[in-house]
Amino acid sequence: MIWNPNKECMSRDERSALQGKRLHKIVEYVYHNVPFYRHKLQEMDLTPDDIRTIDDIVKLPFTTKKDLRDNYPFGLQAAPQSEIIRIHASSGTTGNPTIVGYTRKDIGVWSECMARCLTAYGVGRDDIFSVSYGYGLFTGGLGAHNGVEMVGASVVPASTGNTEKHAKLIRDLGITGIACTPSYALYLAETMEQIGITKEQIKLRVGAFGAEPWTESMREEIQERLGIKGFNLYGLSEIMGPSVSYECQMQNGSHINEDHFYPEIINPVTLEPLPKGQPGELVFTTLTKEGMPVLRYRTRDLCSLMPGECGCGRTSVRMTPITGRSDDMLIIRGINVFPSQVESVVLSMKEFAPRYMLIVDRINNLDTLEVQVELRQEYFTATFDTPAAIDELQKRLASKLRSVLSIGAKVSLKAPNAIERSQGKSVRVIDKRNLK
Ligand code: DLL
Repeated sequence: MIWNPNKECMSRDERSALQGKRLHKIVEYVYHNVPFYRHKLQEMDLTPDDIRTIDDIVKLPFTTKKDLRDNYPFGLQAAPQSEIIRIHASSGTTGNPTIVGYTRKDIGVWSECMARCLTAYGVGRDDIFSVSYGYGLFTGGLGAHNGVEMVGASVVPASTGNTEKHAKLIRDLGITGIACTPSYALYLAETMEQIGITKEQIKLRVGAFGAEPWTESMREEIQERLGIKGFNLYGLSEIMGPSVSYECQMQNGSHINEDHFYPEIINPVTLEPLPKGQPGELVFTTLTKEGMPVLRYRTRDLCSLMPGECGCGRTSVRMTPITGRSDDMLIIRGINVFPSQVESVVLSMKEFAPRYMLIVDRINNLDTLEVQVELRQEYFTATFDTPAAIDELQKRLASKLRSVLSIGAKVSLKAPNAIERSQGKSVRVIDKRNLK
């Protein structure tokens, strides 16, 4: 089934013409409503009239997460506050989160895009669907929720946590679909096994998995242990949230909702656009967004756009799975974590030397984060024999980290010079998860 054949199956030429028209309109809109973009375009000697077709997009400036951070909180918002009906946030590299405001029309477009994804997965009105992404500032929960309601399935807003109770609900309500991170799906499978719920007792058949990278072997394991078919769901808050792209029944790449989010692949070093099929950094321009439109937003996600047609009938371009990032962002239990956030906490406490290491692992299908930090010599000498002081310091650091990162970390305090020095570029992260 296809939710919106008019848009998902339109001819390439027709879609290009629509994209060109929308691009001109959005450039005009930001030129008049966002001083940041007006100045950038003026600096480049561009006016909205220079942007007429979708191919003109290469003339436009890029937008980065730093631009969003520098204009915190509402500097890139194009619509007046009275038109904004929802605000989400995602973690920034340091300090300020990225704030994204949505108008009523934006929420409508988002729900429609999410409905397209769910329909492609085979979800319909008769399904009972659990949304197990976090609800809150993160876009996963509410984003998926609106789409399930639009499709007309019964939504169970389970969110994350309380996994045993959730497992019982899946069995007792006959829940048929679930949206969550792939690692949570594995954790759920394990919890079910522990409490004696077998896959024969449940009716789950579809999973919408995303918010973090996952592999074919994870897909096979989830499918086998839960008895379901798992589909990729991709997105990012700066562009919309979940539903930027989705797998269809062919499961050969994820279709981009490109009438709303125009993709390009660039070389992350030279910033040159790359031809279809070549791997590079994914860049998106929002073509219809009112709240916070972005021009050529550098996602830092690495992948390629796939040439050729898909057997499902959709004509929208597909992207390959994300193979990595062109920055150092980690995704731990579905939460974006930048090493620089840890650094800012460590530097804010006088007891620590600016030497730290993040050790990420996956134990029993759950991501773990350990932060090792070196004590300064003076502090180490003064507290060496006082376990109570060390314990207090450890707790204080753990609590500061939790409030900045939104996830818990195990803190290990180290003696001065205990963290290995690297010869070249300093290594701040050891990721022991095998995600490739
Ligand atoms: O993770 C939105 C989302 C929620 C997508 C639920 C899918 C499902 P952010 O928190 O802004 O938004 O994080 C965006 O997560 O740039 C990718 O690096 C990564 N990511 C998201 N989906 C996938 C996926 C949400 N399917 C960042 N595969 C993105 C690989 C993904 N990475």
